[in-house]
Amino acid sequence: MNDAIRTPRPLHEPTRTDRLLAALGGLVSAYVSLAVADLASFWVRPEAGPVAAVGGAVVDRTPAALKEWAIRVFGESDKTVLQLGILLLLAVLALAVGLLALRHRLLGTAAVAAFGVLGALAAVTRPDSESAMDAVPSLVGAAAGALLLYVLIGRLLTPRPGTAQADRRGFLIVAASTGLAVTGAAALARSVGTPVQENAAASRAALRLPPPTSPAPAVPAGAQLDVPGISPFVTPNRDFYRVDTALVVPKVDADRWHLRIHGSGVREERTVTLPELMARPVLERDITLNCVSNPVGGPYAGNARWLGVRLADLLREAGVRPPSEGGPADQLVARSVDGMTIGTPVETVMDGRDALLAFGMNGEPLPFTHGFPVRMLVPGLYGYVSACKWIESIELTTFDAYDAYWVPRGWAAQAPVKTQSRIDTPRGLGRTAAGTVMVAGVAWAQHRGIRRVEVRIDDGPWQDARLAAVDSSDTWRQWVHPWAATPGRHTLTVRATDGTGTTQPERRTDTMPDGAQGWHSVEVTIKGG
Ligand SMILES: Nc1nc2c(c(=O)[nH]1)N[C@H]1C(S)=C(S)[C@@H](COP(=O)(O)O)O[C@H]1N2
Ligand SMILES: [Mo]
Repeated sequence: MNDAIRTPRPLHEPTRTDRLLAALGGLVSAYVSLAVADLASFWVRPEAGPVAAVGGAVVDRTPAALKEWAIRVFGESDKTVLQLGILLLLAVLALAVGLLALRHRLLGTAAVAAFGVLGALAAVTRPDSESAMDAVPSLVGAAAGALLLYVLIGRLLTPRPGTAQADRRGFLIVAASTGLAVTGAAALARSVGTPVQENAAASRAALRLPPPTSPAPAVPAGAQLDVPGISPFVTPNRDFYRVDTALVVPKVDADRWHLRIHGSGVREERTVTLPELMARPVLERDITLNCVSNPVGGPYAGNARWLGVRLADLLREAGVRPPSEGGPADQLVARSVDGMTIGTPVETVMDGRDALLAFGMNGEPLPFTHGFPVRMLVPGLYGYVSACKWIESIELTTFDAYDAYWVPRGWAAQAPVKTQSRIDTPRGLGRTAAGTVMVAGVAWAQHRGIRRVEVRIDDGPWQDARLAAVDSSDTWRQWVHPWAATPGRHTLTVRATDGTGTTQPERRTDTMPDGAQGWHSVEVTIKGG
């Protein structure tokens, strides 16, 4: 029956314990809201869950400087930190809503519903949202939470039969049983997996990569130096850096995937499926990819053996010509299933380099985190202007007409990679024994290649490092410099010269707006003496 009508107000002023329980009730209701929303999002779309939706909305609205700071401080955990932050804020709000509900039962309940509406709004306004169904998880979750809060507060407003004390026992029983039931259901659903994710995982497991029609030559033996602590020439997939805005990794069903090519200069709009793509001449290429957010000496670079098709050929068949041949479009905008947009110069894609639509990475289908089933790659350009993961369409347009995702956020519209060199070993601030120390690392200037790497000890002269064999001008190059280390504290500095003869400038610049520059150096202490 309706407790609110039977007992319009508490028979007594709420005690401290009642207030504590009310706050707890707010917390449990918020938890149940989120768990139920999570469950519902399994069937709708994992990306439509309230935390992912609100988190995505926050990511898109975060000022570039703050995002840079977050990447610098939290590295690849930045997404986890954001989600924990949202949960923490929700927890505080939930405690307050619980207390509010004790004063005004309906108002508190309405507050829970209002959060649900906010979550629903965030979900349907995400760039990847295609249907109003995305509102469902937040709304269903909020309804469950609101109902629970209403019932729980009811217990606190109802005296235990024969006493003037709130029905705390009833409160605890309802709170605990609901919390447990929902937790169990969510765990069960997770162990089963969502229908969408199941299909995607099955399609990836069933995918057979075609043999390359143009295989990459074997990596020359001398490309991998035998120095402990150096970055391996080929980065294993599990160690490959990951940078993207996706709070929920998109799980695309390869059997339903297709790529749409359209826009200015396209003779006839085209749609290609994965089997069609894999039936084309297949290229295997070693390409180093790096992120514009990589600071000098930073970790956001990796090198892999990719399998894919030549993007330029596909574009030509569709009628596209580069600007140098009078084509009307100078920008290619790749769009991903999660609404990311990445703008690449058409001229660069069609200038003869191995710009790929890739489906294989180091001998396996792309991992989900790296863009399964298909991503773009353009040797020589930073990832944010070339390497669209989970790609679903390509539009030919102009830089004047369209700003891709990162451009209004302060990053340059065009960004060829800058030459970088990194000391992998010895590690900065490390303590090393005296004697011969192998100073070693990698240097990259994709598509220009690395011609020279020099090392400087303290303020001494620049000395040529020994370079590993060249694999391709699109890959990084290892280098090593044996150093007769003397006891004490030393500063080691590296600089590289690219294939055009240009040496890295000394002056450090920020990653914003088009990539960091400057020499990498590390401080080491040599023991003894
Ligand atoms: N869909 C999508 N593609 C994306 C991104 C993204 O956020 N979403 N990030 C880009 C950036 S900034 C980089 S550096 C590369 C990183 O690719 P990786 O995660 O496979 O290393 O992907 C690019 N492609
Ligand atoms: Mo990036």
